Amino acid sequence: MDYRQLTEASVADYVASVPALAARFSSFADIDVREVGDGNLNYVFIVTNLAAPDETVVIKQAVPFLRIAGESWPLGRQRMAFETAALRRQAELVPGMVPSLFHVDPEMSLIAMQNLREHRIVRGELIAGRRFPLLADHLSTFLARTLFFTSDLHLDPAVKKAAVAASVNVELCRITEDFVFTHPYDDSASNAYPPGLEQAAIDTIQRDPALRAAVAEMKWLFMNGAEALLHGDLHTGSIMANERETYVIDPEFAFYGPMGFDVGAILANFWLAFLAQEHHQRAAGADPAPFRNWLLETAEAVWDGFRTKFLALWREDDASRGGASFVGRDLDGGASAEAFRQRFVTRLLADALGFAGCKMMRRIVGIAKVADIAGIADPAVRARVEAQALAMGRRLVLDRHGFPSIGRVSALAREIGRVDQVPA
Ligand code: SR1
Ligand code: MG
Repeated sequence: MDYRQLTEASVADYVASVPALAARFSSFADIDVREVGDGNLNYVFIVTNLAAPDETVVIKQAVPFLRIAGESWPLGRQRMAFETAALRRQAELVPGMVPSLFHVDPEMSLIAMQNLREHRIVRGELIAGRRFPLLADHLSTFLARTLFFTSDLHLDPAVKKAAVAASVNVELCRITEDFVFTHPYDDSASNAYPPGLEQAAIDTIQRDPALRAAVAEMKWLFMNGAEALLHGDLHTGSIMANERETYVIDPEFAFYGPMGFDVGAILANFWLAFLAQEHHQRAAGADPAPFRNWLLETAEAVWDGFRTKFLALWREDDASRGGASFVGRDLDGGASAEAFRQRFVTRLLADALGFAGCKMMRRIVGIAKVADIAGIADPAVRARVEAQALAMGRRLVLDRHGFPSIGRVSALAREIGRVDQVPA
């Protein structure tokens, strides 16, 4: 079928025309279609038989432009192929943590998948103050398994190089290179922020050579550190959860990149939520401290859980090879292998913090916002939270090698996120 952009009016006919999808519905007499995409790139439709609500699918289609910018900004539809490949690989590595694919239509740049009706987008739930008791455990598992098993620590080098070659996601990486690592710091015309954010705060990331050089180091690592198959855009809007389960969605930015990029993306979003919750909790008439503490504890548990699980997978994997590891045959009772592992995860934390800092700053100055902060109606309060996010992001990038533990980052967040704090 030739490509055509679907609309709410045409999706039901498409579903009915595809046998694998039509078979999921007992009738099309009472079909409801809603476009629910809140991302910046694609269109997402939920298709439900109102007479039998269990009969439901999600249709996600790439359009040949960047949705947030409009048709004047062309963007190739190949991103759906990268998303499809990533979903398939992740389904093998973390079963039950990504939506099931029901149908793939490369010509239409479209996938049909499981409707996660019992789960909610985590970002919106966090804004509302909802806690997810298993979220950190699930996310740390997702990170540990997807990053370890797609890396040279596990794969045969030839297999890994072929996987790198198959995941060269030029256009979407370019978006990240521009909108995460370049435009926020070079006073780009694409930047967008409310007038309440003072120029002095913006100057701390645009007029400081040390900060811009440090961001350039992170950009270099993003572009050249092909360590593992990344999700590539792992913010809290890419996670759906409930009390029992967690699903990671939307891997169209998937590519082989530095492991710390995915880890840092998740951490950054918990820290942005922490800064914003001073406002949201008070607006709801609550003491902000308990929920803010939970957010920091969750970020700590994501890192600590990831580190523990990643190292355990690595040790088990090496043991299954009779002790041979990335450092070679075992000549020292495993000492060199363990020393390498410890150095590896220490370096990974620094990378994650540097990437988290870039991710925090881009959400304040760049075109793509987070609702946690953009949804703060009071301009003065929003500007204070934005300045705090810039200050924290800046410190994370500049000092990324200086945090001995994730707990020290929580201390930084508490210091910068004080309601009376004027960020330096
Ligand atoms: C133009 S920036 C679009 C952003 O939306 C996606 O979610 C990615 O974060 C990307 O940077
Ligand atoms: Mg997305």
